[in-house]
Parts: sequence; structure tokens; C-alpha cells
Amino acid sequence: MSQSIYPVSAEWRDRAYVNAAQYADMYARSISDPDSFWRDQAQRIDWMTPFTAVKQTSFDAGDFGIKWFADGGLNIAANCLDRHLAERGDVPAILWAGDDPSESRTITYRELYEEVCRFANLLKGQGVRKGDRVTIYMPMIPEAAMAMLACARIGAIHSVVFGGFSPDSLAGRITDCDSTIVITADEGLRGGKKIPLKANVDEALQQCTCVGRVIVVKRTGGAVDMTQGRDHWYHELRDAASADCPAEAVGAEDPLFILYTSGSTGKPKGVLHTTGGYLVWAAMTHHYVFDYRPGDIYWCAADIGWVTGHSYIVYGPLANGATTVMFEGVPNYPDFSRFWQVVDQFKVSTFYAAPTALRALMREGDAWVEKTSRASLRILGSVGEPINPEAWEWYHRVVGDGRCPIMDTWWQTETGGHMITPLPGAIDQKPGSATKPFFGVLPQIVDADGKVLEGACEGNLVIADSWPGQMRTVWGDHERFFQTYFTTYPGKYFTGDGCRRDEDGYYWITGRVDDVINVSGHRMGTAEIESALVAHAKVAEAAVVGMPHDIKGQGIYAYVTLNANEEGDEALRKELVQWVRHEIGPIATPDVIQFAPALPKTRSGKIMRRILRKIAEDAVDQLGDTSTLADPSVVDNLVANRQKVVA
Ligand code: 6R9
Repeated sequence: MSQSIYPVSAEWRDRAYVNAAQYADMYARSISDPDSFWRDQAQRIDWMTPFTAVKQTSFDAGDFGIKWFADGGLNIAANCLDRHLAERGDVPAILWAGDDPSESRTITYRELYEEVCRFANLLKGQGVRKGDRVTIYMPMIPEAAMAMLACARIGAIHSVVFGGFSPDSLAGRITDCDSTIVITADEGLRGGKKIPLKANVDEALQQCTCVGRVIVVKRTGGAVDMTQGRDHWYHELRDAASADCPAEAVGAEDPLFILYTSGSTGKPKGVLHTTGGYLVWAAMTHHYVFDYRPGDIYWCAADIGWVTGHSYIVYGPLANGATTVMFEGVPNYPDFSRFWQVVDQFKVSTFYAAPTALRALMREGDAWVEKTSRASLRILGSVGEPINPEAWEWYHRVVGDGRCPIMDTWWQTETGGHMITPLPGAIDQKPGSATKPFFGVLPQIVDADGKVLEGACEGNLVIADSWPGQMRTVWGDHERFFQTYFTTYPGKYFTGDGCRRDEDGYYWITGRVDDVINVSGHRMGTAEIESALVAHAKVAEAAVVGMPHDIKGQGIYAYVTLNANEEGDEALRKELVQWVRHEIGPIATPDVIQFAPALPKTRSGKIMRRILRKIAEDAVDQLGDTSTLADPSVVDNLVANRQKVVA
């Protein structure tokens, strides 16, 4: 563990919105008097109907409920667009960098406003009404953000599904929330490769009866099948739509979006975020954590298919009137300089990315970075997984030329925005630590029995009270929401993460403590991969665990037991890898498949994952007690046949 400290520089201390003393004051007030603190903070957004109630929340079984600003009314698209027109109409809202470096687009606030109005009218014309669910399965093109904002403008609920998910995964997400319409593109383009989005939608819709309309944006011009009556070209409808569309006033607690995320059991959960609290949270964290100033060029290199793209490409920055960069491509195409070339091209001041991308670039050597200027960079950010101190130091020294503070932001799909994070003018950074809680966040570390630990300690991370950006329910399953997050440690929100707190009160996230793994910053349930494997005709049983991986953070290690008379050879291994990619999507590609005659089980039939994890880590001297296994000899076979991979 690195012991180095990177103190806030004098320059940052003096120029930032918040210095150390102000952080301490504001934090204390946010906890001791949340109503008055949040009443003030909520003024950063425009309300159509002012709220009177602020915080109405309880995590307890008896009166469980989460409401913020509940009697207020607002519209998110109006907050992200209309209110900026007078002062910033001609300022770029979106700077888009295509997969091919020769392609780029600039969309001003006025242009974005008009496009969103047209898009909203177009959706209305297709019968979309307030509260309807709209699935968005799009590449990283401005129309994806326009589609989200168009939904928000009319009070429809969007569900963005990452373009890398398979037709099956897409179908499950469409059906779960009963979407009536899907917005997609002909094809996506990433790293020079085409992704058949429309064809995937066609395949998915064979399983879904709820969808009556598909809107197709032309991106590549590749050939697609258009189903008469169901499928419509976006550009045709758009040209016919009016650019005048009043923003619908919605309640603060009306749903804004659903975003599916993996948990430790069952199928992915539809995380539901509502309107008022979410927008306050997204806008406020973007403002303070990135010390956002008018004129900054801000780039979050996530995909809009993940929560980071929702809160920090679209809603947070646009609510603040920022110029947000949208990047279609990948870090290594056409070469390993691409990120830094885009930084120079747009004079990016704030750059926010996932450690996995940084580690992949780091191993290609410094020359790719050094041949670019990056003089415009002021702040760097990290999100999605723990950043190892080595990658942190490289990011700081090589990418930021030692000049830029690094905001290592810990948060989750469920939290809506940043929860534990440095602030550039207030909190000294320690490489590898997400540092301290943001305003209004009350983290605690508990032991297995739920006892709250004090001082320097290690245990499970919970949040003891509500914050405005918190998810409100699991779509269609409020009981599952309560069960998943509030029963492990009654009265507290359980994050699923392990955490250490050091003697300076800094938080160090140690990774998931449940059966969720984090592969290249993508969150996946081991149960999902297992059920995909078991769906193969030759597979009897499967157990999946995470294993350490130099680039991806965690890799996917699958133990597979075959049906009798099946042989586990190289061909079948390849077939199973392809199978999982097809069932879930390329992000779930297993790194290792080990054929196992049997899995280690307790006498009650529970798979002992602890043992499987240790074998996958190659820590076979730490298997611990295996005497409670039904058949301890199973382990010897697993150990003898363990697979090693090099990243
Ligand atoms: C925003 C996002 C959430 C899980 C979370 C944790 C891990 C995210 C982190 C981090 C250490 C950070 N995580 N940021 N771990 N340091 N700065 O990634 O949401 O996809 O829901 O993943 O990611 O394990 O619980 P999501």
C-alpha cells in the first residue's frame, strides 16, 4: 500500500470553490442540518413548482421510504437546456469525437435544445406518453444524449442498454420494464469495427411482445432490415417534427430513468432514479468534485450505457451549462495516443476515465502520452473500480505532468453520483484511496455482525442515512429493493463493498464482498455468467469467480462440470467462451475455463466459493479448512488442473 500523500497545492486551495476549512464546515452542516443544507443546494436547479418538504426518508423496516423535495415540480431537460439559452446558446453543449479521428461534431446549446424538442415531438408522435418506458440501445453519438433528454422533456422513463450487450440481454431488459419503443442505430462503430445494433434489436424483439415501434438513427449507412409499420428512420421523422416542445412539469419523485445493473443473485435489477434529488446530486457533485467553471472543456470517457455516462456525460454537466465531450471510440484506436489527441484537439481541462483503460495504456509505455501536449488538463478523475497506486502515480506523473489533482470517485449505479471522493482544493490525496465522504454522505464501516467500527478499521461499507441522489426502488420489485440493500445491516444502506479506514479517516475501497465482480470497470454478477454456461447443452454445472487481472482489475474464472460422456477439450473451451459472449455480450468473456469433474460442496450442497477464489488466485497454500466439504478430494483435482493466464 502506498504511503505517499499529494497535498492540495496552494493554487488549488486558493482558487477552488471549497478549501479544507470550508469542506469541514459544509460537511458538518450537511449532516447536522440536512433540511436547511439541501434546501439551499437545491436552488442550483430551476423548479417549476417550488418544494416545501426537503428530506423525508427512513431506512427502517417499519416506515421505510425515500423522498426528497417531494412536492416540488421541475423538468430536467429544461434545466439542462432551456435555462442556458439566453447566456450560452452559442456555446458548445456537446463536442463529439468520432471513432475515426477525422470525424467530429460541435453541437451548441441552442442546437441541442432544438434537436431535443424535435426528438420529443417525434416520440409523442409515436404515442410515447409520460411514464412510458423507452429503451435506448445506441452507440456513442449525440443522438443518444438527445434521446435521453427527449424522454426527460416529456416525462417518459428511459432505460439505456449498453450497446455491447447481446440480443438476449437486451430482450430481458426490454421485457422487464415493458418498453413500448426502442431507439437504436443501424450500426455502431468502435475501434474500426462495426456493431450490428439494429440486427441485435431485430433478434431481441423476436422475444418481446411489448415493443410496437423502433426508431433507427443512421450512423454508418450499413444495410439493415426495416420491418414495415414497426421500424422508422429517425431522420425522416425528425425532419417532420416541430422544434417547439414545451417541457412537461414532472414531480420531483417521478421516475427519470431505469438502468439495469448486476447484483449477487438473479437477473439484473432495474435501478430506478427519480428526478429532483438525482439532478441536484448530479449537478452538485459535478460542480464541486471537478471544480467546474464556465469555459472548462469537460470529458468523461465512459459510455452512456453505464451510470457514469448518465450522471457525468449528460445530466450533471449539462445541468451546469458545461461543454461535455462525447467520444465514440476506444483508447487504442487508431493508436495508443488517441485519448490524449482528443484532449489536445478539444483543449480538454477535465478528464475522467476508468483505471482499466489507464492500466492498458500504461503498459504501452510513456511515449504515446508524451508525444501529445495535454497542457489544457487541469483535473483528472478515476471511476469504476479501485485504482492501484501504481496506475494512480502514472496517471498523475505522466498524463497530468505532475500538475493535476486526481479525483478518485467511489460511487455506484445505486447512488446516482459521487459518494466518497476528494475535492481538488480541500482534500489531500493518497494514491489508491477515494479519500473522504462528499456532503451529506454518512459512511460507516461495520463488522460481520453489523457492529459499527470506530477509528482505523476494516469491514463492510454502509451508508447510514439517505442522500438526494439515491435510487428509489428496483423497477417492479420494491420488496427486492428493501431486501437487497437494507436488511443485511438493518437501518443502513449496504453498498456490497469492503472498505478500510485509516488513521486519517481516509476510506480505501477493497472491492466487492458479494458475488459481484468488476471486470474492466463493468459490473457483473457471477450468477449471470453461471446461468449462461449452464444453458449450454453440454454443461452440467458451473461456478464463476473473479481472479486478479493486471489490466482488467478482475478477470472471469469459470469452473465447468460437463454432462457425463462429454469431453472437456480445447474446442469445447472455445465454444463455451463464444457461447457466453453470445448469451450476455463480449464484456462477459471468460478469461479461464477450467473443466472440473466436480465442484467443492458442503454437505448441504453449497458450493464453497472461497476455495474456488483461492485456486483462481493461485493461492493454493491458503485454501483454509476443507474438512466440511462433502468430498475433500475434489479440491486436489481442481488444484492440479488450475489454469494460469497472462494478461
Ligand atoms: C460508478 C460505478 C459500482 C462498484 C462499486 C465498487 C466499484 C466504483 C470505485 C469503485 C473503488 C472507486 N467502484 N468506483 N471501487 N474505487 N473509485 O462504477 O457504478 O457500475 O454500479 O459499480 O464499482 O465496487 O460497488 P457501478
